[in-house]
Amino acid sequence: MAVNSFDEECDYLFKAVLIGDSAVGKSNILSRLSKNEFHLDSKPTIGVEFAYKNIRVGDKLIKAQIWDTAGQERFRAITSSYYRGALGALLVYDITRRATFENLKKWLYEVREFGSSDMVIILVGNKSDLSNSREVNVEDGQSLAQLEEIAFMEISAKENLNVEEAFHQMVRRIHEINSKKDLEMKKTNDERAGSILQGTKEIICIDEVSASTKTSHCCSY
Ligand SMILES: Nc1nc2c(ncn2[C@@H]2O[C@H](COP(=O)(O)OP(=O)(O)OP(=O)(O)O)[C@@H](O)[C@H]2O)c(=O)[nH]1
Ligand SMILES: [Mg+2]
Repeated sequence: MAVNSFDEECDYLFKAVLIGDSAVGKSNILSRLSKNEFHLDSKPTIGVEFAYKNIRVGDKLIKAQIWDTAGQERFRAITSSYYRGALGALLVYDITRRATFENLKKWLYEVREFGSSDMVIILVGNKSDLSNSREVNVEDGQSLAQLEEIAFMEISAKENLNVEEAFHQMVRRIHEINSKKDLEMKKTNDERAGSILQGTKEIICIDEVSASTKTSHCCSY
């Protein structure tokens, strides 16, 4: 279910970005995800746009803020701020244009330069509905993904094929990584609290402030 505001309660909020050459279909992937819409006549993006998408993972409601920018260099907003705080990226190429696949090296360099080191990247070959005009084989996508140790999927924003699946894969992986981090942090805190208790033989009471944080509605990873 797509939402465009913060009205709905959620357990986690995170930022993800769409990247790739101009006209590979980034904006249509976003409109498919957030509004279930596709536009054959979409214009190149200028600057930055974003939309929200909610997804349930287990018993948690996760809200993703998905950013979309211009593939064309001259229309792009400042690169470092685009990537700042992003936990996931859909790296998109067009299976009917080889050049967009060759340029992935440049995008991967950029995402690793400006993005966080544990950002979840999903490689996405868009326009799978145009397989008659294919210039990039599925195997090429798979090999690159294997080499770069990222997940891979071919999708079609037009036919709504695998768009949700690619997004879900990214969200699930982000959630996994962050749940693990949370757990490790809790363990370290528990161990610290344990050693304090042992050393001083004090009893620590949990106050109301920490109890109230548990009931807050929306929090970022
Ligand atoms: N056949 C087909 N066409 C698509 C698909 N996705 C996008 N397109 C078309 O590809 C063109 C470019 O799509 P956009 O979504 O505007 O591309 P973009 O990556 O956002 O481009 P920039 O904003 O310039 O970076 C449009 O004419 C879309 O209709 C798809 O899955 N199949
Ligand atoms: Mg666009």
